[in-house]
Amino acid sequence: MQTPAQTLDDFLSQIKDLNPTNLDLIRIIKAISISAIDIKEIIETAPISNMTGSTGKTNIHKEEIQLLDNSANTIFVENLMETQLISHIVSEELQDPLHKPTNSPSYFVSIDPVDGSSNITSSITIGSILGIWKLDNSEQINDNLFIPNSPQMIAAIYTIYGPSTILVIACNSMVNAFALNPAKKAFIQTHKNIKTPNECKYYSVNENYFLKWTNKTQKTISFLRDNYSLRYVGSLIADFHRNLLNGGIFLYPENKDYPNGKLRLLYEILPLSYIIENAGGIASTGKANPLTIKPSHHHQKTPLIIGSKKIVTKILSML
Ligand code: AHM
Ligand code: MG
Repeated sequence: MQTPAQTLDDFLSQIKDLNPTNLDLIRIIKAISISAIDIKEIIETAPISNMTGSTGKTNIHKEEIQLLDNSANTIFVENLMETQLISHIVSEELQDPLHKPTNSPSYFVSIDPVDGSSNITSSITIGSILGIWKLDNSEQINDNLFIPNSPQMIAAIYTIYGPSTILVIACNSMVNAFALNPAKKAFIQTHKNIKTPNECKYYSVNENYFLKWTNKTQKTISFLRDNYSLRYVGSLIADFHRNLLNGGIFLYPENKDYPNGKLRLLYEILPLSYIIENAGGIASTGKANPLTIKPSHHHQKTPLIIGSKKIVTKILSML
């Protein structure tokens, strides 16, 4: 008889005893997985419920806030705060960090509620990205910026709302992936302990910026173009997920329009850097491992080069 597939709940009960923090982490992961199901349902019916438009407002990055960005942000914040474990939240859609005192220990969560939101109206794959840090009792939070001084990143998660709803979790030095069974509202494990292929199959970059890149960046992208297939969705999370599973490199270098790149350190780059490292790949800003950077602002941007070890190492040697 075939053994039933492992559910997210099975997986969470297996990791329960691996680490003392895991009991809290499990509650946080559950809050995120419930949020993902709610958000997926809103996205599915967005074109017929007038949810594909803009709020008419712009965020801190001067990008239009879509109705879905707003709803997804509210869903994550409410579900996470309900755990009473989270003292700080930074979100792409909130100008200022949220702060709520909790009983210790407490956690800091960064959120990109809907990554790739410019793709919403075209029904192209989008997702959510979250980073989770543990603050120890003595942790001093920078009063102005609400950035932990010496945070310990304990997990990173992303979801994909596409042909399937996918949940990828990096914690306890493993990366595991789950797909939603919508009939049962249950996530079923599809990949265990993902290791990204060492060989590069795809490169992902917006080549429209070619003339705005530095000469060195132009040369490295020309090298990629001559040797690999280009794939670029324009939703970071979709590009990242494809490259994670197939082997590849994603780049968002600095350019004349975006001197620090476009991607945000706390809620895009750090979670994905944590995931790629746990999957045996590499992330870099071009100068440093993002995981070693002490953030100076909660909406800070930095360039990103991320993916399979061999190709990222080669590209870094060319820059
Ligand atoms: P968003 O989180 O507001 O959607 O912005 C980030 C997105 C990434 O998903 C994607 O990689 C990038 O912006 C695309 O930017 P560009 O259009 O400059 O290539
Ligand atoms: Mg994003």
